[in-house]
Amino acid sequence: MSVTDGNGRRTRRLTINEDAQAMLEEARREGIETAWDRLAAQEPQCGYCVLGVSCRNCAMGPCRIDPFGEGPQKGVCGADADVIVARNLGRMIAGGASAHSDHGRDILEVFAAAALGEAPAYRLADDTKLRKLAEDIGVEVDGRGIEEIAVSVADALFEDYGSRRDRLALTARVPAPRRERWDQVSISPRGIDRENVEMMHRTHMGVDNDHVNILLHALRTSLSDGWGGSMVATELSDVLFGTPKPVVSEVNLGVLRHDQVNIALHGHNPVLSDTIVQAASDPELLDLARSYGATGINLVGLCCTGNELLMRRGVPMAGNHLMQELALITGALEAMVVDYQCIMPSVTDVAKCYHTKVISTADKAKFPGATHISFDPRRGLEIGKQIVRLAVETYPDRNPERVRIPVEPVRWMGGFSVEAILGALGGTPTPLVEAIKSGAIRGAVGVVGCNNPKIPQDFAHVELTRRLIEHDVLVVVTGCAAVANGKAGQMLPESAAMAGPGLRSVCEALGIPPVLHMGSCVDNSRILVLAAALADALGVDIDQLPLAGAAPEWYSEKAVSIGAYVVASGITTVLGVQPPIFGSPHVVELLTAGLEEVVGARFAVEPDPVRAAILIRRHIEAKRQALGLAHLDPAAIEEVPLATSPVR
Ligand code: NFS
Ligand code: SF4
Repeated sequence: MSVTDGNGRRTRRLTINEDAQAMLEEARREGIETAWDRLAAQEPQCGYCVLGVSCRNCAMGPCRIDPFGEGPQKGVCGADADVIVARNLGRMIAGGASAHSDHGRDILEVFAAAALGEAPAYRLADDTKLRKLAEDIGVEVDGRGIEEIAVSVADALFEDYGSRRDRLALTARVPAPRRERWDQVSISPRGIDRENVEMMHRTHMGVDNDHVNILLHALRTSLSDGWGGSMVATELSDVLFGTPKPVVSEVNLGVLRHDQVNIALHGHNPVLSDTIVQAASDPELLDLARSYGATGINLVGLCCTGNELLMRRGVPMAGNHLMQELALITGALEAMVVDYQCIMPSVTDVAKCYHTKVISTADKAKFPGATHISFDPRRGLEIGKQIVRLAVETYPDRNPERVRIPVEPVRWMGGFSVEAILGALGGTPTPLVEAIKSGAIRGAVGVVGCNNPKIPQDFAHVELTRRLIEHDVLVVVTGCAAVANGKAGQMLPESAAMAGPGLRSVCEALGIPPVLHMGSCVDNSRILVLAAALADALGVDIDQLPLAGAAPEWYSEKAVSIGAYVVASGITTVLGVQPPIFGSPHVVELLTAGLEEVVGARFAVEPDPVRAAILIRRHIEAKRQALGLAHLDPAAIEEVPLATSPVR
């Protein structure tokens, strides 16, 4: 679709995707407000908050520090910019770590119920994974039945949430030198809930008044997410629903169907959505759909629930974070089923303009204006069917004249669990290690995180990734970054043609894409496991590996927690959106330089994906040099024009 009018030029600056551009124009025509409009209405955003120097942690405040040094330099309690910025960042990390970890606990509860035979819709689908997990965390497996092992694993992981351990059981997977490093600075995570509660305690007025001490605990809190709550979510989802294997599917709004009942599954937790997948093939419900003139029931994903379903079931993906409102504007959705996290409160407002029902399902995540169907895993399938039935019964209300499905879908590949990656390599990390050693692959980068309307949607993800693969850097993706790359056609085996010669030859030999989809955001824990396997294979610590992380378009507290645990695990990470820390030069110095001494990695902030790619490639070559591997002169890495650019 070519867009030439004034609105068109504007929408092209908001997103690189044709489907989003078309829907934004439709939104303008229909007078429907989206996140981009609301961002414009918020501008200019509060400068104190942008810098992180405002505090409302108590009723003596709110307080703010004047960044120009002319106004107040202390809050009423005496907190200076360093303390206020560190406390705010600590609370952001606790917010994100809590979100992931509470999601992990929800899965753990269903897993425990399944182990006890109390949740008939669920079974222990992957006993190999369960046995491996049990062994890793020190649960006896020999001579025991699978349910018995599962009950013990559940008990051990519930303990990880508590206060009785001096380190999380799952940290047994951390390479020994890394664990020692954490112990030296007292940041080994002890209990998942404990670290989060302690973070909230320390940031209460008058507790931890040392910004360095606050930030160290913030790292510990994030580690309780990466090697704790998120890892629990990933591991147990694999046990319950199967460990992902490579699968080809489709992505973008073109996955919606004119002739079928369309149901979008949005949020993060696969426990409910998996029963909906079962329910959607129920013959009675399919008959009901046909009786209304539909040819079938079409499930599509959004955000990380979508990633979970893609990875294990091959369910097509409608889009990432900034597509949630635009998917409704197609007029083609009978229902948007939501669980929790990253679901804009605005979806019920947009849905009101159409026949679409928003169905909320988590008692901890209610949406005024939505139909609430409380999900109870003990009656999983029954509730799944109830939801699908409601969607089917909404189909006759669709107005075909208002349906706009603007593009054809793009094919993409998902399903790269660590097991699947090692499987493609013949069962061991050795071929990957050898490819890195020889320099065919320079290193690997995790490109992760969200969309943020402050950045043209998907531009930074796609541009950064393309610049890395063109220079033989393997990219692994999760969350909304994965969806961005999928839409751009960078995630098929034939996309290897976009890669540099070394990476291309490895991908072609293995039949894999140069950009590997490792799952949802909790599945960043898979990246940690892969990094640990590489470090162990080379006999080094993670921070010595030619790896990096990037969150080019992050928006959420969860993304901050991810960035923090990735850095604390030894992987330098580049953020594309400015975090609220620049009001404290000391905090900035610590996070972007001082951390190097503490954990062997640091943060960088670089909004320009071209420059971010250079920074990352220099970092990778420097790590190669330190390992004694063939390397380029980091200083010689400069900006080069791309063979192909994502901006059309
Ligand atoms: Ni991650 Fe997934 Fe997307 Fe960001 Fe939200 S959906 S958990 S937080 S916006 S990547
Ligand atoms: Fe102000 Fe201190 Fe209270 Fe924060 S904690 S609002 S800086 S008095």
